[in-house]
Formats: sequence, structure tokens, C-alpha cells
Amino acid sequence: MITLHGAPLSNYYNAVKTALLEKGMAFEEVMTRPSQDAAYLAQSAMGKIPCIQTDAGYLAETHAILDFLEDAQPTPALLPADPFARAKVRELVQSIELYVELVARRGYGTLFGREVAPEVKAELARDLTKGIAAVGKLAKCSPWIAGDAFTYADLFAYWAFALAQPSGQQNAGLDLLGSLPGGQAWYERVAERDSVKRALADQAAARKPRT
Ligand SMILES: N[C@@H](CCC(=O)N[C@@H](CS)C(=O)NCC(=O)O)C(=O)O
Repeated sequence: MITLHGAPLSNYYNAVKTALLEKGMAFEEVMTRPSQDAAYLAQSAMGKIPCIQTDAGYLAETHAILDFLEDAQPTPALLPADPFARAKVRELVQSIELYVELVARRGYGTLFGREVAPEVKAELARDLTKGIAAVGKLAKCSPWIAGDAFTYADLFAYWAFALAQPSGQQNAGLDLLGSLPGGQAWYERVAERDSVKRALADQAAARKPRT
């Protein structure tokens, strides 16, 4: 049994959670905040969420976790069988993370009512324009982001764009999904997956103020 540590507001957490759901793997969730406490750093070396606890030990970093899940339970597959096609999915995920998600993240303050400095907004406009152009060269969005097969890139990208899209809009006036041919329709298609619907419902419940 896998224990998933993290919180439903995290896009990385939801990428792992929806992969577990897609694969029908048994898991339990333990609400965990990012932390620099020594005890948590022993589980997740940068103190970030998510991390998973397995029979073999703890594992952090979303991409590594997604690969582990694929190896631990190959069906239903979230990667193609062909080695080159698998590598292309990883290339896409890594490109979205490095050149879109991590750039847009610098502006996430606006999503939570905080001020983002004008120079940061200018950086975002420059770097996101370049990043989404790179992703556009790799993404197919027809019907899925890597092409014919649904893969963990769809999950990773869906949750990344859930925050990157409003950050790009609010900080730099960019429509990231709109600049990917078929991007908006792809996003809506992924939102129809049962795994995503469940994670969105859990996220909405976590956002509700407790009475
Ligand atoms: N590279 C990490 C990134 C995970 C990440 O940035 N998680 C955020 C929450 S969405 C976090 O823990 N932030 C706290 C921090 O950066 O210290 C991964 O792939 O899992």
C-alpha cells in the first residue's frame, strides 16, 4: 500500500494522485505541508510535496514517482511501450515543468491576492513566451497531449496548466493554452477523466472554509 503525502492544492500532488487513480492502485492520503523539519527532509530531501511512502521506502520528485508507479504497475499504461515514444513523453513533461510551470510559478502570488513585482511580470512575459513555444513544438493535443495515447504527461500537464494558465494571463496577458493548437479542447478533455474529477472535487472540498 502506498501512502501519498501532500495537499490537494498542489499541482504536483494532484499529478501523482490522479496517476494512482488512473492505475487503480491502492493508496492513502496523508495531508502534509512542505517542511524543512529534519524528520520530513529525511522523507523528501527538499522538503517539498508530494512524496510517497512505499514498502521499499520514501520517494519524492513527481517525475520519479510517476516512473516508479509505471514500473510498479505497468497496466493500465501511462507511458507508451516503445522506448523512443516513452522518452518523448518524458521530454514533454520535463519541458512543461522547466519552461512553463516553474516560470509561471514565479507569478503564482497573483492567484492568492499577492503583489507580483513588475520586473518579475516582465520576466514571465519573456520566458513564458519562449517556454510555451517550445512546448508547442512537442505537444500534439490530438486527442492527448503526447498524441494517440493517454499518458502521465496529460496528468502532469493538466495540473501544471491549472495554475500556469491564470498566472500567464494575470501577470503577462498570455493565453498559454490558446497558443497550443487544440490546447483548450485538450484541457477540457482531460478534465472529464474520472481521476481528475475526483481530485478536483477533493481540491474544492479542501478550499471550503471549515464551519
Ligand atoms: N520538483 C518537485 C516540485 C514539487 C513542488 O514544488 N511542490 C511544492 C508544492 S506545489 C512545494 O512543496 N513547495 C514548497 C517548497 O518549494 O519548499 C516535484 O517534482 O515534485
